[in-house]
Amino acid sequence: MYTLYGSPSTAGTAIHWLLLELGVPFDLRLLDFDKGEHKTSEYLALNPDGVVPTLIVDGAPITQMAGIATLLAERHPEAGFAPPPGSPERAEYLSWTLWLANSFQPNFRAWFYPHEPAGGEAQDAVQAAALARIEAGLARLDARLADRDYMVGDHFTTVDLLTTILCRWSRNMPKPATAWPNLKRYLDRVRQRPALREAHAREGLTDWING
Ligand SMILES: N[C@@H](CCC(=O)N[C@@H](CS)C(=O)NCC(=O)O)C(=O)O
Repeated sequence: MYTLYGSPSTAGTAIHWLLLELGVPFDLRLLDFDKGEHKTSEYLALNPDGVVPTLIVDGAPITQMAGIATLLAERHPEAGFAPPPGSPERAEYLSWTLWLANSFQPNFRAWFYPHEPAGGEAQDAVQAAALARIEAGLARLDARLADRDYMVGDHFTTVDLLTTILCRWSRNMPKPATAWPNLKRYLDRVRQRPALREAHAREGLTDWING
């Protein structure tokens, strides 16, 4: 039994979706950001950054969306969500996972929390720079998907899960992921996955899922 600490419409949604994809039992604790439930001393003991997601695995807290997704894929290999070590797709799988987590995702953090890198000043400049990097990243994903249905190999992996969630975060930006034709085609297909739709429903999310 896993315990997931998340919050609606966040990085926690990715892990919520993945647990539903895997069909494993889990306890979901949705934290209320407005009440500061992610900054209590109890929660900071689990996740010192005070962010979601945190997944309790065998009694120990595991943090970082991409790390948790990769771990779950490896703990449940029957789902086929990660190419196994030594397989031809493994290198691309690791490379894309790390690119999404290290190079792409931080731009969203800068867009949504511009005071972190900018302090009291220059928040508009930080957001403008973040937006340019997000759009460059979306263009790269769009090019990757020009002649393929999945980011890695020929079936759904946690790279698709991370790609989809990060694309979702662009939905209210000037040029959202769905404005790119290959990404639109890809997202329209992924958004039909029952587990993603179920995660949306359970978190009370109604936008974006239907296009
Ligand atoms: N690098 C972390 C980032 C997680 C993150 O930024 N989560 C956001 C929601 S998407 C959060 O918890 N924000 C609340 C806050 O920073 O106060 C991860 O991938 O897990």
